[in-house]
Amino acid sequence: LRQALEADHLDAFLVLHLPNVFYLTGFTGSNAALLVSSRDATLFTDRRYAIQAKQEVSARLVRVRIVRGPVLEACSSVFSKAVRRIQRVGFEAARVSVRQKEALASSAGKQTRWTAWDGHIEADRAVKDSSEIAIMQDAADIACSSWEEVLPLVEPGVLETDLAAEVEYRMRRKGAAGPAFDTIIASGERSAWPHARASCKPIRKNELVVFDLGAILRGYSSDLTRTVYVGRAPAVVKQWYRAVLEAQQAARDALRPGISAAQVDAAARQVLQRAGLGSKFTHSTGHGLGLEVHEMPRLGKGEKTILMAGNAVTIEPGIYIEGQGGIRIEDDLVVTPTGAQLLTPAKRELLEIE
Ligand SMILES: [Mn+2]
Repeated sequence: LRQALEADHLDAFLVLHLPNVFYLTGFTGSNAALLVSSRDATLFTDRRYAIQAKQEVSARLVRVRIVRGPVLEACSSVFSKAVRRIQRVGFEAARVSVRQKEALASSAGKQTRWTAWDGHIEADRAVKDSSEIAIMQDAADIACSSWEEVLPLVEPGVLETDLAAEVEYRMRRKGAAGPAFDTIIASGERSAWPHARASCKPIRKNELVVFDLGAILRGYSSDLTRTVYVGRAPAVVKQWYRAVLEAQQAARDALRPGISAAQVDAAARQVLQRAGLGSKFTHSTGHGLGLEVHEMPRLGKGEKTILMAGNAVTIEPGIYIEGQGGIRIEDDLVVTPTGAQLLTPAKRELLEIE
C-alpha cells in the first residue's frame, strides 16, 4: 500500500470503508478511521472498542487511538498537526458522504489536498491467498450443507420465512457469524424476482423455489443459489432449467486466469441466447466474493478486467419469467493457476420434490 501511495505522490491514505479497515488491520469494530502514511498507521475508534482493538490490531504495525468524539474529527486534527509531512491525502471518494468530506476538508485546513483514490485496497482484496481461500471453502461448506439439510422440509404449506429461518439456524449452528445477506427463499411467481426476500407466502405444489443463501465465517462470505421444483416439473420448466444449467456450466468451464470478466459473462449469455432466453437473463453472470458479498471483479457485459489466480467469484446465471417464475444456479469458485476450483459442490441437477 505504501509503495502505491508513493507512486501516486500521496503522503497518506484515509480509509473509512470498514471491510478495507479490516483487511488492513484485522479490526472488526463498526466505527473506525484508519490513516496510513508513509511512516506510520493510526486507527481511530471509540471507547466501546478499546479492549477489542488492543486484541485485534497489531500494536507493532498500527497505533490505536481511542477518541471521544467523531473519529473523523480526531483524524483530521492529525492533518493540522502534521502540515509539512501530510499534504496530499488519498481518500475513498466512493465511500465518503458529501457531509463527511466537507467536515474533513474544513477541519484539516486549506493546506491539505484531497485526491480520490478508490479501488486500490479492493483490487488487493480481489486476489485471495491460501489462508483466505481456506476460510472461504469452510464458509461455502456451511452454505451447502445447510441447504441440503433444509431440503427435506420443503413441502406444500411451509412458509418461505420458515425455510429461511431453518437455513440461517443451521448456518449458525455450524459456526457462521451470521447470514451473509438476507436469505432469499422465493417461490412460485415470486421466484421471478431475482432479489426477493423470504416472505410469509406458503410454498405450494407445482412451483419453483429459489434458495439464495450464504454464511459469514471469520469475515468471509459464501453465496449459493439452487432452484428446486415442488412436484413433477412440466417439460417447459425442465427445458428452462437445462438451459440455465448449461449456461452456468459454460461460464464455469470458461473461468481461468487470463480470460476477461466479459468473456466469462458471454459464455453463459450465449447459451441462454441460443435457447431463446437471452432477454430473461437480466443481471450479470457473477461477482467477486470475499469480505463483501459483492466485490471486485464483476463478471458482466463489457467488464475488461482480466481474471487472475486467486480471484474468488460467483457464477450465477438466471432467467426470470414474469407471472411464472425464475431459475438461478449459483456457485462460488476460485481461479487457480490452471483453471478454477469449485467451492460449492451442492447438487446442481433439477430436484423435483414430491
Ligand atoms: Mn451472488
